Amino acid sequence: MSGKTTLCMQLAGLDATTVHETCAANYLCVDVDGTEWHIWDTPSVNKVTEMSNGWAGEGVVEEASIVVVCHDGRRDSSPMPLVHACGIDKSILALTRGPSAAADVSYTLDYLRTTRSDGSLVPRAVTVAELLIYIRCLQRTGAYASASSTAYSSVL
Ligand SMILES: Nc1nc2c(ncn2[C@@H]2O[C@H](COP(=O)(O)OP(=O)(O)O)[C@@H](O)[C@H]2O)c(=O)[nH]1
Ligand SMILES: [Mg+2]
Repeated sequence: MSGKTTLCMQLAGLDATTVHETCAANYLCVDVDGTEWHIWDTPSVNKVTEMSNGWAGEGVVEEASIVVVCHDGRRDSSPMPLVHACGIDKSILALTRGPSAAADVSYTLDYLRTTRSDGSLVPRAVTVAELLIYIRCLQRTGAYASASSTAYSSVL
């Protein structure tokens, strides 16, 4: 319930007022300035161990060039183990409850200890506009864009 489906709909420019529970990995394709974005919405995963235990998003996360890990600010669940499991270099954190999630500092130590291969911190987006900027930055750096200039994203 961290807002993954809502965020995927927003990224695809669709109406996100009514969303249903996600039971499988769902796919959306949108054209962004002439580039196809393949957006996969996955069911929830709370613990890293669940990811390799029949979870429907496993293959999607492996294939994705960018993974958006959603965090709704619940103090009892750090998003960082998921970031590690998905790949630090290709992950972006989305704080899906805006300022309330951004105010959660319970995982700060783990966050500051988690650096990407270029030494920078994992990008954290509070708004969809901010998230789009980070997605574009990751695409532009080239390392994670596929050869066909197609962006595959997965939202956890
Ligand atoms: N307040 C608030 N509610 C949200 C936000 N994103 C999603 N929701 C609500 O949280 C519920 C679960 O959202 P959903 O996108 O299905 O979460 P998912 O289970 O992670 O896919 C829905 O009732 C949404 O309307 C948000 O950014 N802020
Ligand atoms: Mg969902």
